[in-house]
Amino acid sequence: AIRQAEILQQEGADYIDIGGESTHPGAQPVSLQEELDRVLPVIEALRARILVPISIDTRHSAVMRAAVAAGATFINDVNALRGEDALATAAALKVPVCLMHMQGEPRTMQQNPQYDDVVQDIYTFFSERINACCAAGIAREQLVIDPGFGFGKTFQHNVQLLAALHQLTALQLPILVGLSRKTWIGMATDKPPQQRLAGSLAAAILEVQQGAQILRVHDVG
Ligand code: 8Y4
Repeated sequence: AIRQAEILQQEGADYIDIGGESTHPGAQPVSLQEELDRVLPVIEALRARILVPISIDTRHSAVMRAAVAAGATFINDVNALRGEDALATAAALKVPVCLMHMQGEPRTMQQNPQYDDVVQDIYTFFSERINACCAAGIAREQLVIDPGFGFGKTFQHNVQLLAALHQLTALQLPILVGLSRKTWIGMATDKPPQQRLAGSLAAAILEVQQGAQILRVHDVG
């Protein structure tokens, strides 16, 4: 993990996202202690070795606290601070937070995702989460939003979202997107993960043209 972070920094990454819990649909759950044991040594080692800021990818308030104490300066929460104590923790830590949209929970989210209108539903979700954050004492200036490609979305939902991302700019917050090598890019291009760079780039260009400002990617260079 440390070597990979050094490579990403050299390639020009502006942030390195460190996570200890897989959100893949079939993934084995890990305990809080296991998640901490996976991320803390990496963050501690990186703080001394790299200059790029570190983002902590977690849904758990205890991991947010420990990671920020160890040197992380950004929270990436695929659960948009809906976890126990997460709002209060982010407010107390005063670091920027990425609120990602996910329908359902990782284990079952791909079973039967349903929306009236995927983009409108995500817009409404963010309106509600932004209000909850502000009510909890998190400054609006601290927030980034992310529609969560692949999280509780069918291939069609992902494509609809890809084409209409610009609608989320009305929320007037920076938009982050994670598209890199995802399953639905593989479905569109009929390619295995290692051969999805072209599809990932094509999708990223569409999103940047529609107002996305931050890209979460594997192929930083
Ligand atoms: C290969 C390996 C291909 C892993 C795909 C993947 C996002 C995210 C993830 C995202 C934000 C992933 C933690 C899924 N995706 N956080 N996290 N936005 N904010 N799968 O889209 O990268 S994990």
